[in-house]
Amino acid sequence: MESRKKRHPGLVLSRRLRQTPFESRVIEQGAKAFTIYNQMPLASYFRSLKEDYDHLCEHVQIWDVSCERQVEIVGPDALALTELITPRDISRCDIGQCMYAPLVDENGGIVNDPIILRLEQDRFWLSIADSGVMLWVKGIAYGRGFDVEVFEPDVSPLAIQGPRSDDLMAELLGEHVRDIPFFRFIRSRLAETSFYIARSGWSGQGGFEIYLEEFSKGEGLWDCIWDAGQKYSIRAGCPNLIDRIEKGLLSYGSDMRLESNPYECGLDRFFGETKQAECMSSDALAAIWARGPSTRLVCLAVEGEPLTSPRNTCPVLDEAGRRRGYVTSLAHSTRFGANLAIATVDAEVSADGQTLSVDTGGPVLSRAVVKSSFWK
Ligand code: THG
Repeated sequence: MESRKKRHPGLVLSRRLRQTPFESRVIEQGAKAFTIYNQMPLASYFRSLKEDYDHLCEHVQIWDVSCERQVEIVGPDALALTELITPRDISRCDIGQCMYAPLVDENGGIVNDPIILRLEQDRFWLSIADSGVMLWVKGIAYGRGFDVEVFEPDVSPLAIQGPRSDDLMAELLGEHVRDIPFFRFIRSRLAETSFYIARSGWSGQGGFEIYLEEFSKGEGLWDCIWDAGQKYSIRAGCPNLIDRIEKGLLSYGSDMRLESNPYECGLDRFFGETKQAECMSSDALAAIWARGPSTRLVCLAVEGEPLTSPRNTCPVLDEAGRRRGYVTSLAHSTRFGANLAIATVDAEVSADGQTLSVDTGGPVLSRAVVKSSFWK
């Protein structure tokens, strides 16, 4: 019988899909598929997930992550506004420091999970995941009468990731870049453009992120890093599904949404400290904490044939066959010798070692075990 499932016909790239300064190079290097993130293209893989992963773990890659847009908050009330929208204590963020900080609404729902960079005393960048942060923050600033400007500057992050990142960037920018601590940034210069460079990036393999501020300098900057990277076997790459599930890096829109709260996602570990300033979600978060989160985001080791992330979520069942949650991300890890899933499950069945099963759409259920300890 002919399958009724037709292949997706593809997307039209209209003017609403914004271009990145590095796009020509990403296509030239053979990106095989793209996703859309903040109305910008983001490559999904180049050779295969596994080949890209193996290369990332051993060498160095250059990633066009321009889609991690910046929302700038600048002005006398910049700190007060930034403090209001996240439960993290931003007053402790030094100039030159990054903080991973969930943005939370008045009900405790996660609006986004940016990296916040403090550029100056009264100037921040929120380096955002895929949701409309700028309008949310502009609305709050206006509604509260804050003395700030909120806008999206022309800034495009370019990530250099993998174990040879330090050697490559030290050669290009000087030995001092080796000393940049995790989640700190400095000002540097290359290929006729100056930029902030941070030790950060959405991989478990370490590296840097350059925040390009001049769109027109993108190709020159890429080419300069590309040429110097040849002796380190550099390749173009992109956030890798296998690597980020192994590391437990969550993806907004897939693993958490506005309906999720930071406790069920384990993001409360980033705001344990007591903060002095007012946060708009303090009451809602205290109420969720008092009740205890009803679900938990866990890592599942799933038996069976290698699997990859479906667009639709797979149901997660308990030993009695009752539906207990669903898979939000999935990939096969050779390092752990199993399919690894990120899944939302009922809190009662979320402890490490708990046996569950996953309905991947095949004829039989796949046995799964909670292994959130993989993330520690
Ligand atoms: N880099 C930049 N902007 C970004 C991302 C990035 N914006 C979107 C998205 N990624 C935001 N999400 C994350 C999630 C996790 C981390 C960074 C951005 C991360 N987490 C580390 C961890 O969980 O181990 C460390 C966090 C910490 O210790 O503070 O790095 O990648 N520019």
